[in-house]
Amino acid sequence: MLTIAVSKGRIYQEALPLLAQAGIVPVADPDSRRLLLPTSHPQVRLLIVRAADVPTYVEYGAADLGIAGKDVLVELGAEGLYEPLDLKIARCRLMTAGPVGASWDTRRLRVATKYVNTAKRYFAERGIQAEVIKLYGSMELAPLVGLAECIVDLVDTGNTLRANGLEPRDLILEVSSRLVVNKAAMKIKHRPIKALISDLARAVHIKGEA
Ligand code: PRT
Ligand code: MG
Repeated sequence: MLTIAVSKGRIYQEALPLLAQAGIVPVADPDSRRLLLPTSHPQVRLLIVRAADVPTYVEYGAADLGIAGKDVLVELGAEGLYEPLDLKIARCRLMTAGPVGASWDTRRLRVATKYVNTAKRYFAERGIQAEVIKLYGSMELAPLVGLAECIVDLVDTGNTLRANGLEPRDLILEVSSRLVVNKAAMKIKHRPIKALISDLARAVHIKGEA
């Protein structure tokens, strides 16, 4: 049996066609509230977990494989995992952003973000003393109400920033979803996992050609 951890929402939606190419079609929708989904493939089931929890399930072997955003992997420093394949889905950019036209006092910069570790490292590498404030969502609000001068958040179209009078500044990380694999499972279930990786790699390639 192979168990794959995936978050519902955009990653799930974009992973579906790739999984289908590998002969894996869930028998139910995650919106059915079921969190353990059998699939058309008798040997494969999906675990529906929070995006930030995918690496944890895989690291502890509760799932053999997972699909996680590079943003999440970098933030958690998920080093106990193999990352054999870029699925090239759910793409976006992790960026700094602030009020349109505003200049930042980099001697006393307050940054609001969900990505505390990544943000701290980013500013430290640039010699900027930043006070990083952890938020769990709605980061765009922070600069509008004086909680922080800037934010670090994911940007796709930029519409969310624009709607709140903010603009993207510097690119921190190009993000896409990655296939991750538990290290012990890679040894013990080598054949089915290798087969799945190559099926998914082919699906990614075909999609890229289209
Ligand atoms: O929602 P939940 O609390 O369960 O978890 P989550 O918000 O982490 O899950 P989800 O499904 O929203 O995102 C999971 C993963 O999708 C992220 O970890 C990224 O790897 C990837 N991804 C790709 C994105 C985006 N694009 C994205 N645009 N995740 C979030 N966004 C958000 C962004 O945070 C901002 O609020 O969309 C908004 C920006 O979009 P634009 O188009 O307005 O710029
Ligand atoms: Mg979300």
